[in-house]
Parts: sequence; structure tokens; C-alpha cells
Amino acid sequence: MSDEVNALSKFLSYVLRHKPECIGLELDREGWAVVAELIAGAAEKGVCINSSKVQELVSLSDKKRFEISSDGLRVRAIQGHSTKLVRRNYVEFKPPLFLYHGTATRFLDSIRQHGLNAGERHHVHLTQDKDSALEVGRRYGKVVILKVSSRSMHVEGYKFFKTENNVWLTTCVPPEFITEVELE
Ligand code: HQG
Repeated sequence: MSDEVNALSKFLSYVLRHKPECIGLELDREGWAVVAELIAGAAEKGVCINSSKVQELVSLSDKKRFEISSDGLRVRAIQGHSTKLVRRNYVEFKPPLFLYHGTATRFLDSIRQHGLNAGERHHVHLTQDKDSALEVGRRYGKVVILKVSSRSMHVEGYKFFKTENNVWLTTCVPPEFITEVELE
């Protein structure tokens, strides 16, 4: 991915997940922004982007972070929001027996004590595959993979959601449902 695409992709994540107001952008509860308003707001901040560039960023996103509406007029981030404007209505699913979460060893003491919480985001992000958990955890330092007993949580009444790009979401994971995975 070129530096330009990388920078624009970060910009798109920032305005569609966290701070739409920084370019005067409105998002609806499902996270949708009007592409024309995104382009106009970005231009005012000196970020030059057009609709084909938006399409390109959406299709180049390795994790399929973004989505374009079927009429091509709106764009949204699929998950990872912290802005209060968005409250997506994700589809609830029965989770597999276990899901994984990659994090950094420096967070372990706190996680052992308090469990996993969503922090600034709306949900804790979990994955079915250990390799993506590894990649996510590495962003913050020495990586550790946590195994979450998601089915037991579900039996106890915790809700799980699966996004269009196969990320599993839940609001928190109490410590008793977490074990650490030994890495070879
Ligand atoms: C940690 C990326 C201390 C948590 C990825 C994580 C993901 C705690 C960090 C998505 C804690 C939050 C989300 C506790 C949780 N004490 N630390 N009690 N509970 N943490 O970035 O899951 O590339 O908000 O383990 O692929 O790392 O942006 O969450 O390390 O799907 O599309 O606090 O972001 O996607 O960090 O990543 P984040 P995350 P994108």
C-alpha cells in the first residue's frame, strides 16, 4: 500500500469512527456518511479526496474496514467506532466455543483484574483466528493472545455480534472467561 493510500485510509478511519466533527461531517446511527459531504469536509481541511479515491480506499482495505452503500452515495466504517453519534445495530450471533483477542503483555495485570473492556470504542473486538489476534496485539508491544470462553459467556446471557467483515464484538469480557494462550 502506498504512503498516500495509507495516510488517507487512516484519515477515513479517524473521521468515520472517531471524530467526524473535525471535518463537520454528520454520521447516522448506522455510521453512514454522505460521500459528497465527506469530500467537501475533507477539502476544507486541505485533504484532497474524490469519490473514486474513496471507492479505492474501501476496496483496498485489507480488513474490509469500510463499506459503500448499494447506491454508491454513502460510506461507513463497519466497526471500531468511538463517536457517540453511532450506535450500530449489529446482528446477534451465537459465538463459537472460543474466540481470541490479541493484546500486549503490559496490559495483562489490568486485564486479569478487570477483564477486557471496550475502552474508547463501543465494543471489545474478538476474532476467530489466532493469526489476526497476533497482528492486532503486536500494535501495542510484546504480544499475548487471550482465549475467551465465548460460548460459556453466551450461555450466561452475554450478547455477541458478528460484523460484515467477520469481527466478533461484545461489550466486555469478565476475567473468569479469559485464559492466556502459550505462544511457541
Ligand atoms: C486493551 C483494529 C488494560 C486491549 C483491530 C487493547 C481490531 C485493556 C487495548 C480493532 C483492558 C484497546 C480493535 C483492561 C482491554 N486493562 N488494557 N482492562 N481491556 N485492554 O485499539 O482490540 O486496524 O481500542 O487488549 O484489528 O486492540 O483499526 O482495541 O490492546 O479489530 O481496523 O486495550 O482495531 O482494527 O485497544 O483493536 P483498541 P483492539 P483496525
